[in-house]
Amino acid sequence: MIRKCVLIALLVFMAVSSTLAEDGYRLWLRYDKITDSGKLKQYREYLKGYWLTHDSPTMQVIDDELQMALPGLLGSGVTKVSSVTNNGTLIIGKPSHPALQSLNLGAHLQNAGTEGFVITSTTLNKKKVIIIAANEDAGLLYGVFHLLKLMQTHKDLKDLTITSVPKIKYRILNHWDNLDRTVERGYAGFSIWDWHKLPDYIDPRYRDYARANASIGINGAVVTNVNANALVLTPAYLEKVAALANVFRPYGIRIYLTARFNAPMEIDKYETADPLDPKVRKWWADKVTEIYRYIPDFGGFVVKANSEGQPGPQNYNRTHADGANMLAEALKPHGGIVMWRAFVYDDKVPDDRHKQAYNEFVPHDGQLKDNVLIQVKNGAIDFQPREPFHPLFGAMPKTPLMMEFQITQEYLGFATHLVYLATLFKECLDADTYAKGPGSTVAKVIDGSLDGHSISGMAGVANIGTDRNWCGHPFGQANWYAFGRLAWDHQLSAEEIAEEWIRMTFGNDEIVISTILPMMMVSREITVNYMTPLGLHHLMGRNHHYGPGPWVDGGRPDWTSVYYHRADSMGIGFDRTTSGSDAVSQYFPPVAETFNSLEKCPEEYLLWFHHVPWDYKMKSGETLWNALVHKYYAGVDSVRWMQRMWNTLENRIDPYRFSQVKMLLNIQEKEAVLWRNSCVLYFQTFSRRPIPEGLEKPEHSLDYYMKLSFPYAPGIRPRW
Ligand code: GCW
Repeated sequence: MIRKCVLIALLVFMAVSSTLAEDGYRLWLRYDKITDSGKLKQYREYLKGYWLTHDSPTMQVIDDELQMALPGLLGSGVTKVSSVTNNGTLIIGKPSHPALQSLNLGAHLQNAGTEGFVITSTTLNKKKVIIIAANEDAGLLYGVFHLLKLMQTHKDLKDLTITSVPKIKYRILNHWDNLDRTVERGYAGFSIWDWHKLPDYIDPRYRDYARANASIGINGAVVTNVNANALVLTPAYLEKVAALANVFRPYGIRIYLTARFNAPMEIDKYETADPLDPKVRKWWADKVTEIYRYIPDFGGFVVKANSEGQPGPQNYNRTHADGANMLAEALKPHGGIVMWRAFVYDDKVPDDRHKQAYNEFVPHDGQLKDNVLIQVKNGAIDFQPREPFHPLFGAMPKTPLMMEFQITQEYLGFATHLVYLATLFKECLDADTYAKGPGSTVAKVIDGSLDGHSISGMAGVANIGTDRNWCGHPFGQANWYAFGRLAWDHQLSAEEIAEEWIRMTFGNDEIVISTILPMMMVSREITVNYMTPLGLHHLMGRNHHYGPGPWVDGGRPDWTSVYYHRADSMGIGFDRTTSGSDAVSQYFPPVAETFNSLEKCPEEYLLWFHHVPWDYKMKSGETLWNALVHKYYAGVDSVRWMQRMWNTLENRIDPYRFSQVKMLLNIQEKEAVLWRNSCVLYFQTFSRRPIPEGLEKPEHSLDYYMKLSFPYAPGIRPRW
């Protein structure tokens, strides 16, 4: 009887622990046993032991990861050796090590910098070995995670000759995390930074956060909100930040902070924060020196200034350049950088919001210190489901412009919609600005190659919180993953990144991959269709931005919806052509001409740049009205298609995550219907045209949808 109870208890424990293991916490770093017997045999043959040729905190981290990964992947232990004893040794070291010198790997690493790596399978002393080599330990760590990824995705380890060097220098997550642990536009719980318990309590999660980021090459974390709180710059918080920095350092991750521009006034009661005031400049120089005493490898500051109520140099009749350069001067001796955000707009400026950042920043081209990057959102309005690339890209050749993408889905369904954002990121990165003729892509602007800048950056507003699966939606992890992979190499395709992620996250079952991959690849277009098709934008609910609000009007025009869609009895859309706001003229000629022409403008941007009559004939031959309605209905139908696809995987995905995604897709379908019905019925009050035959009629009246209210929708900025 006792034996039976023990057996049952064991089985229950195993079932629970495997389920817990699949609650998404492991992200893509799931080192389960290789299911392909042929590959498992090869890996076991190639990886009998591993040799770390030197010691350091990062090498210790590598040792820990291998100890975690190899037994799991291979189903058997792997011994740590101190020389090449037999076939199947993995050697991790620098090319200058005596044992590796004969291979002349340094030649491959000449342009690899401190983060690049090579992986080669070769023979050494007549023994078959795999070597991971790099100029610095960070490169070795990235190389180890790359090798583990190859195994997790069942790649062949025979004849490896890999050289990988990041295309972008600063690859950073921006956490819009507040010190009270709320997360602005965060939909995955609270901030993972437990400020109250830091510095003495180091949550294991900080290490897992660092592992996850290092595995995708992210080397920077801004741990505070750009709507900044000066408190984080005081000693009580700097020692907390230092504790995080100590955890991140071996993983090659530097910490950055958001600098509240009037901190001298808020912390030390200065009369002014004028960047040209010598006392203020000294305050920042002293503050930065103090920060470096706590964090010797502090990365620098991100600044949101004179935007949405944040203080900045303009409060003192100074310019963005004055403000950025003051901070840059303070940081320069310590090797720190300033990432100054170009997200500025003001309803008192009588001009199209779309044009204001360009007009404010282009005049400063060439005025900024060499450790200043201007951080530019992918589009000129605000992280919409689709935006044409920001006209600033290519317009400031003397200034390193860095990208700011949004990983958290503020305008793309929060953490309830499955939306794979790599297609959005790539659409922007691959866009041709024509700044220096054809091929002047946004990617080449931000990696510095178009204008010869030595510093470059890409930032992503994080979607991370205290939820067990980190991102709220299991598929939100794919967006964190894709951001990191594209920041390392913007030439990767959205598809290959998605396939990597699926294999590492859900396994190598080809049916699972061939079902999920197409879902991910069309998911962003699906969301565009049921939210803001054909170039519509900024139609969300006011403040919380949850759900549809095409009717939002009143208050600041640029915070309403009617300001953007301009629907009337004649038609719909924002005229940004030369006869409208003339925003098109901020683009380089070939682009401006295309966007300016009603016929040539790509239909996905049509209502972004044009006010179009309801009966305008689209390329499909349909009227604009019918095309718009069909887009909204196609969006909902496609969500239902995703539901059907996902449900076919019931016996191929672990029950816990299968049911999570199934429930979230059900919510997504409801919310897609809400968006479709609200927008179609609202725009119909202007077009006065019928919903085309054969389409299901909206379940409720427009009045019903307009009366819906969501006072506690998540992620809203706290009123402090
Ligand atoms: O998208 C808007 C958000 C704000 C955010 C702002 C910004 C941090 O609604 O919550 O503030 O952009 O990018 O600064």
